[in-house]
Amino acid sequence: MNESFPRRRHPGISRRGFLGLGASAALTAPAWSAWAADFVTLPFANGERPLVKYPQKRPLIRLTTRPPQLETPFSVFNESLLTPNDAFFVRYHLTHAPPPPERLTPEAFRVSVTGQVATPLELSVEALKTRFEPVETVAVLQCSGNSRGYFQPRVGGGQLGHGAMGCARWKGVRLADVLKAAGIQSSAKQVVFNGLDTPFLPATPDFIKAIEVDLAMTPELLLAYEMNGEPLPWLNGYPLRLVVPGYYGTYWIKQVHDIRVVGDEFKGFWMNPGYRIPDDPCAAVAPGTTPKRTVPISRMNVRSFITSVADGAEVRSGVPQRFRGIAFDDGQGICEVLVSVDGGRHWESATLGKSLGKFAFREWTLDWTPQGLGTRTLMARATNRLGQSQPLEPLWNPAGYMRNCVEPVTVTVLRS
Ligand SMILES: Nc1nc2c(c(=O)[nH]1)N[C@H]1C(S)=C(S)[C@@H](COP(=O)(O)O)O[C@H]1N2
Ligand SMILES: [Mo]
Repeated sequence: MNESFPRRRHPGISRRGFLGLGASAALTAPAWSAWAADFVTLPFANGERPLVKYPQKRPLIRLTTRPPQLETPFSVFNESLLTPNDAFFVRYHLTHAPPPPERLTPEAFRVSVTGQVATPLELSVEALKTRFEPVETVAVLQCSGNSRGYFQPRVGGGQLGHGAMGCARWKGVRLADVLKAAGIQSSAKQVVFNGLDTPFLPATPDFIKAIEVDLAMTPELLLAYEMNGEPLPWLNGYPLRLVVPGYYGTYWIKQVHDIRVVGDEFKGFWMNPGYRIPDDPCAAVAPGTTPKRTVPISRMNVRSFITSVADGAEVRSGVPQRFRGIAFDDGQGICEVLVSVDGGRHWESATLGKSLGKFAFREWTLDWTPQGLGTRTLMARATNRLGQSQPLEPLWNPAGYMRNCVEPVTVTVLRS
């Protein structure tokens, strides 16, 4: 909370919320009209954000209202490895998102599988549950632009802190099983996914994403109807979403109702020019420059965070501390987290917690008894089984994607 940020209505933000759709707006009006009781300040310029309550959510850091973009307060990541549903971040691109609840009832909602298949399908969630084997996976969902607000030079797009990520237990059916049941043809090249959200202006391209058939047929991808043992929250895709473990959130289509198998490369706006990274192993270019060639963003890189102390925290000299944090990657598996308490001069191996699965947040802990007085810069740096790690200096690209550098936390050691 930032005392210097005035507690008043944010100028230019409608109290109606983003729906504005007659009956459904009336249905949800009380929740939408809840106003910000508090504000937080993310540690970069123009980082003041209201904490706002949305349906099925605790107060979250609001980036935009239309469409809803909510960030998880970072302290949540220290409370549990599975991010609670009511604290899970929300990201939509289109103004009418998600569709009103009456379009999402079990009677109304269907997902279709069409295109290069022998038997087109139209399935309710109930049909998915009864016809296909249920599977569960614990996986991190992270937005490509998570931490974008920290980029220097600044880049356009949502100025996010580190809260556009979360880890949940997803339950659903294998996408591959559904595609097989439809009789996916050998000419198939990509599978294209559309959700029920729609643009306000016809000129705005619909949010549609495509993945290669080889990826679609891997057993890890799910059409999920549950998150942490409950139906998906409305804002996280109720009643059905795609889960693409290891891949950035942009592919995890919510309210997915239209699955199309195509024989060539899908060329929608959100595949090109949207969501592309420099065609370079580090997805980076010299700050302020434009990449010559780009490719669609795909797998997540290695990240780790210190969660138990915030930047600016105070600790007592001579008093033992147990630091903890999280690490994750795209499913290779985290094998080491090194921690420094002296700004990167010396590094110590942290203790890894039990694995919840290769796509999950992995807990790490380290005991430290601060000595002396003054400021200390703490750092965590994870490495996965392929030897991939985190750069000490940030890498830059024009869209502000894939930030994964070591994020230092400075604490002050006080006399005990
Ligand atoms: N239908 C739909 N699905 C979507 C999006 C969207 O705008 N519409 N945004 C994607 C992006 S970019 C991200 S990061 C994730 C965020 O998922 P969450 O809102 O459940 O956290 O949803 C993805 N799925
Ligand atoms: Mo995203």
